[in-house]
Amino acid sequence: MNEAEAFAAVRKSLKQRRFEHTERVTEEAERLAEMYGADVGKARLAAILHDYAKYRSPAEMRQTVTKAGLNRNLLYFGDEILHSFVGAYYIMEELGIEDEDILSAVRYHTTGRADMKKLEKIIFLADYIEPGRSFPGIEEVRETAKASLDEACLLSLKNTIGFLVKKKKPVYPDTFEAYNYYTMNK
Ligand code: DGI
Ligand code: FE
Ligand code: FE
Repeated sequence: MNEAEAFAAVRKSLKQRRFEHTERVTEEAERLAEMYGADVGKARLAAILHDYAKYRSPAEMRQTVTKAGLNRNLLYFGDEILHSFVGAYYIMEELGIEDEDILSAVRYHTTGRADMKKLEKIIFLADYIEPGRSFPGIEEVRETAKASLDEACLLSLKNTIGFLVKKKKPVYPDTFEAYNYYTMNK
């Protein structure tokens, strides 16, 4: 699947606002890939596809977790985390993506995980710092991303966990494990 085909697929499945977010994530992922010596083509393709499943219904995504044999724990942490895990499955099944680097970058783009591969970190961060985002503390993450992918991932994990805790939302174990990994391996 080339970029034009990937863009066509997400244009159909995303709302305009989310499509524009996707375009910005793609630019940001390209920038980070160039800066940190990752495969720019893979970074762009993973970014284009990262939110492919964003508008599938929670009911359908829950069924997919069971059908595809994904971790059943996914069902208990709120619907927001489903689109990344089932998204990786859908781009494989529906779009024929087989590249494991791209699949895992999509799979972990919301939660992160311990010891991420370079492309996973790039998509995780690009999604967080694309220029359309405005969370508290984001400027610090943007600045840090110029110096260290690991440090920037750590800051973004810290912010996300803080946000979830404040709202008394459950934190998926991968997110905690990612935070622990990057704070213990500095
Ligand atoms: O899909 P996007 O909006 O571009 O961004 P995303 O895939 O990072 O999703 C962000 C949402 O996911 C936001 O509402 C916070 C939520 N989230 C991130 N990590 C966790 C989480 N929700 C839970 N319950 N647990 C997590 O670990
Ligand atoms: Fe997402
Ligand atoms: Fe996104």
